Amino acid sequence: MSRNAESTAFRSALEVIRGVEPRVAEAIGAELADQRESLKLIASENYASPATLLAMGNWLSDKYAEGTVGRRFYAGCQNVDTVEALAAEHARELFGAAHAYVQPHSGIDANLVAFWAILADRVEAPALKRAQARHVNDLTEQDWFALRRELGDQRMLGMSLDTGGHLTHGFRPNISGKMFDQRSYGTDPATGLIDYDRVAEAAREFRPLVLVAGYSAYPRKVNFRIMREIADSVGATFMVDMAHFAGLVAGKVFTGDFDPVPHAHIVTTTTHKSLRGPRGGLVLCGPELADQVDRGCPMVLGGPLPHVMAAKAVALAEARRPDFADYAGRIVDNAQALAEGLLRRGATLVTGGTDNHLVLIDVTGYGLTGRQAEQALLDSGIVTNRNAVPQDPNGAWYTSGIRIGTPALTTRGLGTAEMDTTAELIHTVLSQTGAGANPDGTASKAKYVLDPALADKIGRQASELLAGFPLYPSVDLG
Ligand code: DSN
Repeated sequence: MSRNAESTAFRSALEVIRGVEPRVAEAIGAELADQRESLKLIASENYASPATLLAMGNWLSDKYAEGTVGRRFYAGCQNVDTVEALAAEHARELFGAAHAYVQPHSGIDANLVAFWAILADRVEAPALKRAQARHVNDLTEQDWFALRRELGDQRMLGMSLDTGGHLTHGFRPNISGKMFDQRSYGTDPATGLIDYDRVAEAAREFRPLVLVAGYSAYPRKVNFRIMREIADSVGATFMVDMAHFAGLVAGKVFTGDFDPVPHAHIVTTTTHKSLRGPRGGLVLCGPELADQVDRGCPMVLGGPLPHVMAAKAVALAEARRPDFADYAGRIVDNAQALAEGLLRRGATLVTGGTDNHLVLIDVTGYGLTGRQAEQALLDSGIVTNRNAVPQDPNGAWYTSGIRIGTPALTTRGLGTAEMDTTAELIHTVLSQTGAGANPDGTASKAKYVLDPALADKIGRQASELLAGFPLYPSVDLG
């Protein structure tokens, strides 16, 4: 692929958009500039390839295609069939799964498809069978009431939010918490690690229909063989949400007991995190759940996004190449180098380190809340996000942690030496930031004190670090 072709493609696209709404073209160009300039350490973000991005901007977006490949509710879906079948084939081959459903628009959609498939498979529920024939928006109050009566007692056991679990694994403010009676397993307070004996005990006591594994802020591997044994011991369906670490599974960094696909009944993921694809989701399962999963539309989803399925096919094809395994390995090497650099400088890390793509810093050691630390780092050109730590004294809004991850910087080409410099920049900002006070003199959980000159200096150092690793070097917008 010539560099000129990519530049020409993006330049031309912007020129066309500029002719209609220049402010949109400007925002798109500004986003590239922002991404090029910031030290992006958000663990769930990445940079999709030019081919993946370009696969989304075209006529496939114009097509309705409810249904599945070869069985659509609209005519003329042959090209959508092609891209959906390709994306599913690449997903099956990449992950070694019997079945792949690539229509979910996001991670929550993928999880909802999985939950409804499990319920339909496991629960004798006439109202559910009736509801599955329609789109969720078409259900009446009475339908929901009947469903609630039939399904209200079904139980889900998932990882607690403060120990790294995800909102969609049964937490109250999310629809999953309304569909299921949920209980959580946490981590050992002394080590921060999952204690499988405790998970087994919780499963024996609670007897869930669904056992969920997967996380958005747990910096360690999960042993899916043991989790499956626990699920089997209580007759639960075992579901894994691998959204954060799908790239590490694809790149064969997580194998054997740590690869969820051979162990789980059903696996969900997003495609845009460590997997480095377009923003979207997918579901993998064995033949026994395949029919129910394919009913994701109309139960949960409306029309699929054919342009995004095209981009999924491109990104999954990229992930099947040998260089993706090298990339995935470097993600973990970089996370470990970052963790070691921080530990050497005196930071406190949840679990004491990492064996995946993310690191969780407990910033109470710096006398800060997560909110204060996040903003001070942002002022210094370092983009992270605040995150709860186990048993967080500052709650889910202010938090006591900063989550950092390496998928994006690894895509950019930074290596372990640059991770040590990154650790130095982060540690300097956090150790030089003070907690602020409210006007009445009481301690604030949001205000902070950071010398703007120091923030500028760190920002310049971050830019110098990035200058050696240009982002989208093949794309010159002129
Ligand atoms: N928002 C994603 C994350 O940052 O982990 C998960 O949904």
